[in-house]
Amino acid sequence: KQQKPCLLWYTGLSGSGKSTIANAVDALLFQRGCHTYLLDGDNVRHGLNGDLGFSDNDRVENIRRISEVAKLFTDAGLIVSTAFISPFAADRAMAAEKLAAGEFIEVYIDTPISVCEQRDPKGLYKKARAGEIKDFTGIDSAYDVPEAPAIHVKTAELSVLECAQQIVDYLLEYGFV
Ligand code: GGZ
Repeated sequence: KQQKPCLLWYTGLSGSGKSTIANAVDALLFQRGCHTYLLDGDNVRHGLNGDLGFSDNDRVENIRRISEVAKLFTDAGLIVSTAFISPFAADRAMAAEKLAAGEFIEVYIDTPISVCEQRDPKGLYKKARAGEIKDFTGIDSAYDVPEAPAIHVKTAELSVLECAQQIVDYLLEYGFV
């Protein structure tokens, strides 16, 4: 199966749907016979980055290591996805610079914080509002909204499958799959 390697760099708030949509995209790509790999909190924050927390410095280092690993997987020919908040525009830009031109695809999972907070699947917003978690993105830690994402996904208006299809359509349009 012909595919061009690339890195789908998902960014968005906690609870915005990054991992859910990235998993749905990978399922669609698998159906097409593509080789993919998804890096997310489950397989990175507990292992490779188990020493890092959520201070600004730790987030910068989190994203730096993730971008290096993502580059390795991309070099191996995979369609790679990273699903992390990646709140700082400067770090996303640094990740983009590590990839060959055109390989880095910024995917903004745009979900209003009010919606994320309503979903609150892990009760983290509630804890952050109560002051039990400090430095929580969108509450007392910054999130730089992407200025020109390659793909802008508005989750409040679409189903998970529609969001995933929007991303696959982009990959088709640009000849990655
Ligand atoms: C933001 C936090 C925090 C703080 C724990 N701020 O919804 P989740 O649970 O599953 O996703 C969030 C995840 C964020 O980790 P990332 O590696 O994506 O962040 S970053 O890119 O900024 O380095 C949330 C949980 O970890 N979590 N504390 N203070 N999210």
